[in-house]
Amino acid sequence: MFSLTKLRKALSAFALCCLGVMGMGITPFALADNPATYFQLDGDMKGGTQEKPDWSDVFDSNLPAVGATPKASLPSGFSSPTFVVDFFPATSNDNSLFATGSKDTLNITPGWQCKKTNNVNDKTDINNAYAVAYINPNNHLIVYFALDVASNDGTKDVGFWFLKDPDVSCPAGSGTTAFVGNHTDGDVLIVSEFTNGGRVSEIKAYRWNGGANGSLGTTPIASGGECNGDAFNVCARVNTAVLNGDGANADVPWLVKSKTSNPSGPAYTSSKDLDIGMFFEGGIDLTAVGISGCFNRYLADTRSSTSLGATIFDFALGDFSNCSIGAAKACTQATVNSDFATFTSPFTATVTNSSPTGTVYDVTINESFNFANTGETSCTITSNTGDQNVNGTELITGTPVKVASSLAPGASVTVGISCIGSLNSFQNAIHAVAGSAPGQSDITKDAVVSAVSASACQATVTADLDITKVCKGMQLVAGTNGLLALQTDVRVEVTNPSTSNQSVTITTPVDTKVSTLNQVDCITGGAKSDLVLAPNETACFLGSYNPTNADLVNPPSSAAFTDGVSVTGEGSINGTFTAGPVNATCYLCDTDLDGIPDVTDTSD
Ligand SMILES: [Ca+2]
Ligand SMILES: [Ca+2]
Ligand SMILES: [Ca+2]
Ligand SMILES: [Ca+2]
Repeated sequence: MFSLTKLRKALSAFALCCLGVMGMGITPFALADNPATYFQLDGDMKGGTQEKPDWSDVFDSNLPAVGATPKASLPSGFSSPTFVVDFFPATSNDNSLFATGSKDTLNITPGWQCKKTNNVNDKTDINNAYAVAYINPNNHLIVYFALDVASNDGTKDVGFWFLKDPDVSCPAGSGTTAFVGNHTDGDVLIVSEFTNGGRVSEIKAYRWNGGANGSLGTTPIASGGECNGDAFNVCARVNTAVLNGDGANADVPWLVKSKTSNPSGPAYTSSKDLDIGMFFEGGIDLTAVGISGCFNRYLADTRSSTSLGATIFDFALGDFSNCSIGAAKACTQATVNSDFATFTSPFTATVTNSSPTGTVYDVTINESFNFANTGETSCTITSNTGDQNVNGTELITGTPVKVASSLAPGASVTVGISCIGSLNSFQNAIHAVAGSAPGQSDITKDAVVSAVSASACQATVTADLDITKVCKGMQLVAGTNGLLALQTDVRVEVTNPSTSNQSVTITTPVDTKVSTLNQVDCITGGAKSDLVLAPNETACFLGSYNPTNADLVNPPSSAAFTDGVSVTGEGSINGTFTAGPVNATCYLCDTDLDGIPDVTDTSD
């Protein structure tokens, strides 16, 4: 019978266990997902017909050249493919070996050193190392890692670092060269041993705790074995059959270099083949073991044993950036400023953390414009959804403005920006930068408003003038030789329409009959001289002429005199254009028979 005391003991043990897990900073209850569920950890590289992918679904061959190129389209959920070539065909050179004294337990700077050699030891020689990240349906970050080596001799020990510091590198010189970069809290080391018979005898993962002054945790965060269906959160497989590197359907999609002097069987004949125990592939569910964040570098190494302090030999180091940002820019319609010469161009810049897992930090934007090309343009931040108070901050070329201290995966920050300048509309590239860790600035993305969008965001500026002309009367005036003469009086009105969005400087209208048009105040009729019209403003002109017989139309019933007028304007934005001609007709008689001569009839 299960006593109450036993139940209490069981419950308190459960509580202690959970507290312990949380105290270690490990996400509680993140159940392990076997990496082999999502990727063919089967001891070969070929995807074949299985639903889950293999390395040949991640990389395209570069044969007959070395290396492999990430597929243009990766299998769903996969990202950050890296392929590092670490050999030279037909030579024994290697440009990246650990120098004596380097150990996985040491920090990187100081601690790790590299060197070149012209005579690499084939037993510890890595040919190629590769890795890829995967986000599984439970949103776990799983990383897959693999290498092929140059010899099938003996039992092999390998290590795989996933490093967060993007600066880790070591371009070896003629002697011993110190690495640059540092360990970061949460760096992961996977250590494994496998036999030349193709059996994985041990695989464990360790966590680097603390930064440059931290240390490699000696208690494994994961411990597994062969990927054989057991619910390991870290596991690996080695090839148990020869992988043929020749022929159209070769097992090995990329160039390798292998020693053939000690073949395991007749199938192993070419230095392009991989004998049993020369290909290693594994995976680890990092989320299940409490590791998160952005990694940037991948380093595979060969080692003297699975001991953490083992001597480390060859290494292959490449980029492995599982975090990224997106940047987008969208404009809204520009407006003409009150000077009728410059524009205000508003737009938004949005930076999104497009990493499936991993927070990015210190998000900055930088509007890159060039005064020499754009005129006197200035851009100011008008709004920000990020946690930085930057409203009113001017964006200056080359000076990034921090808009958010961090962005969780999938989160965005949108910044409103308004630029004032002479371009209709002003649009340029926005340069966004974020860090894979606080203080870093290693993730970048540019965004530009497309030409189509930019033209859709232009302010409407109409090159137009409205010109009207009315007959104001006909009168008899003293003519030549003591005779009476007929005089036609006309009024011309030129209006800059309210929709024009620019000031227009007009010339005095030109009339086909009137030799001189005099500007008057449209309301008072007093003399005026102002030919610059703001939108919705009107200029009025009066003039007269003496019609002749030649000007007479439709005599006698609808006898009338007609003249035309046109005007030229120069817009403050659009340049020179012409409006008109429009005609005015003055009738001699009362054509609508209302008793008022048409020339003075305001109802006409
Ligand atoms: Ca495989
Ligand atoms: Ca396979
Ligand atoms: Ca190397
Ligand atoms: Ca090598």
